[in-house]
Amino acid sequence: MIHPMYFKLKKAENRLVARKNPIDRTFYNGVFDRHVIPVLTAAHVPVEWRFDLEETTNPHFIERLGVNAVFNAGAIFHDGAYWLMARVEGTDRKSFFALAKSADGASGFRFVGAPIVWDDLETTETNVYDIRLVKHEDGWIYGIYCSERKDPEAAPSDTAAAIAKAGVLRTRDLVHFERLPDLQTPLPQQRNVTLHPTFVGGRYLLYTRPQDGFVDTGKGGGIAYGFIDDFCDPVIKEEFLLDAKRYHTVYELKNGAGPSPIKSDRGWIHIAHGVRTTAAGLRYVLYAFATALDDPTKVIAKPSGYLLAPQGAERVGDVSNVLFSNGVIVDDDGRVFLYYASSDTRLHVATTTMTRLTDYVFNNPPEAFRSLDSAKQRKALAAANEAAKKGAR
Ligand code: M1P
Repeated sequence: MIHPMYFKLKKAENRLVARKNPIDRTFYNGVFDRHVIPVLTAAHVPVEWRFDLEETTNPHFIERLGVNAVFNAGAIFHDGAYWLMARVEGTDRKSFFALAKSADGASGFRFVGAPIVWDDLETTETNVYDIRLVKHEDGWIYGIYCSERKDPEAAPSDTAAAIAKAGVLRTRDLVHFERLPDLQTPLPQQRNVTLHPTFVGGRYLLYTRPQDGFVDTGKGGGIAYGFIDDFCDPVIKEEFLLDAKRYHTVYELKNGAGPSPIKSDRGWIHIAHGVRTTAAGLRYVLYAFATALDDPTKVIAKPSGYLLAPQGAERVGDVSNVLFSNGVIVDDDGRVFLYYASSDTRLHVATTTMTRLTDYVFNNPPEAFRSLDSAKQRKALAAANEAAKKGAR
């Protein structure tokens, strides 16, 4: 017999999934529209993935496998639907990947299938998270994620030291996933790796984030790139800096690639995260830059400051003051759906068009790097506006 509580909880889950997700009219920056409700939360995880429904074995209808949070999702437009491959974190702190699907990209995301598993190739892998999905021109959909394990060199008393590497999955149908070997890179730690969607000089181009510590990037200078020939033997011999971290910017402490770059008519647009230290801890924001269409290893435009930062309720969560994105979809109509998580707790969507996003990336002023120069930028803008107002009279 199915426990009667199941029907109550399932009804609540269905109500949650059915909610409309209008644009939040209290926010305006001319680029992205934020939407009112998160697209995925812990409460979206199906009752069937959390409870034993059978009344005889679960008479008190106790949640057997709880969920702590749903955040940092990869995204892809596939078979006419908007798909998210979300990081679902159990109450046991382990994350796993699960697919959720929507017909319009902003609302109605429902988890489908089952939690994703694969043949265990890397048996020391302890935790998995932050997958980037990309449809490569070679015909495969790749999922590149952070694969974390205990540091084998750690002192016995140090139970927290970890090594992060880039794990790789590939699929053609979002149903069968093949695990490929971990990416090998010169520095021991690697997070926030993503793949360029096309071959560059006949090779696979990967954006990396070299780091010599698990949290601190140390001598890893920022977002980098490197090439591999074969995903079955993925070795990056040399990494080159693409977008450096820099003093007194929103990416002063570290930065990391977000989703794979998206193609505009003027360049490849990248949405990345930048991290700075504050007295209250780290602050993660999203920023953008573009690389050249004919050479995606060359940055050609970069507006100053951040594009989106945590606001209101987004500021609070398991790791507060964080916006993070590893998923974006551009649909056939040129609409852009940016999936971003707030404070490592829930997932939201912000929408725009390629036209607006391209205007932002190529026409907003670049970093001035010094207060006085920044004030001069603003003074020139204000003066031009005064002249424009006079001209309009
Ligand atoms: O807690 C904030 C983010 O921290 C990490 O990102 P980074 O490697 O750039 O510091 C990741 O663990 C990410 O999942 C998390 O959201």
